[in-house]
Amino acid sequence: MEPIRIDKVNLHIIDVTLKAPFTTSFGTMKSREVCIVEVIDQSGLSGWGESVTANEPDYNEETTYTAVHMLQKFLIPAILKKEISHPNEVFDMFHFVRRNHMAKAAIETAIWDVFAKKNEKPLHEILGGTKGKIEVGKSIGIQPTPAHLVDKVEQYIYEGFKKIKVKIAPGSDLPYIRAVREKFPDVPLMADANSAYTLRDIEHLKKLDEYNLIMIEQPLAHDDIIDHAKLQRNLKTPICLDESVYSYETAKKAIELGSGQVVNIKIGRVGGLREALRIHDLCQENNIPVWCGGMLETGVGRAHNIQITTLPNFTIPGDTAPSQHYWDEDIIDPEVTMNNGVIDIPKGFGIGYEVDRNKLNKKLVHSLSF
Ligand code: OSB
Ligand code: MG
Repeated sequence: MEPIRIDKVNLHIIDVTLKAPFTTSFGTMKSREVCIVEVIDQSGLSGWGESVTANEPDYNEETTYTAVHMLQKFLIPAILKKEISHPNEVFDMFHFVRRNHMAKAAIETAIWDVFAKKNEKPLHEILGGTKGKIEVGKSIGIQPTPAHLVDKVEQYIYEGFKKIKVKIAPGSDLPYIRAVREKFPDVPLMADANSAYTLRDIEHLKKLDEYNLIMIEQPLAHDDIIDHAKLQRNLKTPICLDESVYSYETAKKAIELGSGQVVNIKIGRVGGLREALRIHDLCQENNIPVWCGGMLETGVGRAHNIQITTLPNFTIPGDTAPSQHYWDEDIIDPEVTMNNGVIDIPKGFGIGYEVDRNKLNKKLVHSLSF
């Protein structure tokens, strides 16, 4: 395959407003400032990546402006004008920077895109994807009342979503899950706590076992794998790890400890596609199913999520809902659409969707070029 050299990088910092606020146990998000990374190779082709950070450091320690800082000060200089024979190399080129995984992934994913385009292949082919279609689930933020939640779930089941994920927190958990289960006894249902509980809540969390959830995501601390193992020994419901699996090494240790039975893979959280692929393979070898989480991405991040979900161990529907569920207008063309809970994988080169520069520029806050 043809090597690439990144001759130019543009950071497009945009401000996008969600159609509806999204509430989790750590806060409510109404809009996101997003850093869209454009890398331009030796032949003038553009590759695109998204920093999946938010404005607040509440999911993990990063924000969009910490990512911009890390990109301009360290990450862009580390790859600019260097020959890259395969995007697998980029993660190691960033080895001298600790963590800052979302900043790393923003540019690493852009390099995968331009590499695939240069080699005239869809990104999923380069990644080793095997599926032509993927199934999609819907992640629902905390609602004012259980009745509001039941209405939403009804709507999303009607639209065809293959999995329903409900955000929970202390005070907004059992009555919500119970209400959904009573009305929809068979829907594939899960809960995501975003680190809102501790081991002191073990008896309370055990009550969730009644509701036949396919999993409970990240009930305990964002950086914990030990307490999760203790909790899993006391729960029938499988635990899925999100926040605390931020690398291949943490995935390996979590599997060894029995901290969970499912892994949510987010490309940004783990530092890019290469690390995400390694975690995918590790989980597959250990019979741990994975699914692709979301960070309320614009079309650019969403396109990468769709591409990686074509890998064989992504056996559970992901949080990659269509563009229209998040934005009045996305920045890609075509927007991501879904047919009865299924997204057809685009056949175009790279991420398979074009960035619409007019739409991008309408949302632009500022841009930087290197
Ligand atoms: O924990 O999966 C999460 C959104 C923001 C931060 C964390 C999470 C989420 C979601 C939304 O669940 C998934 C999506 O629709 O993008
Ligand atoms: Mg989560």
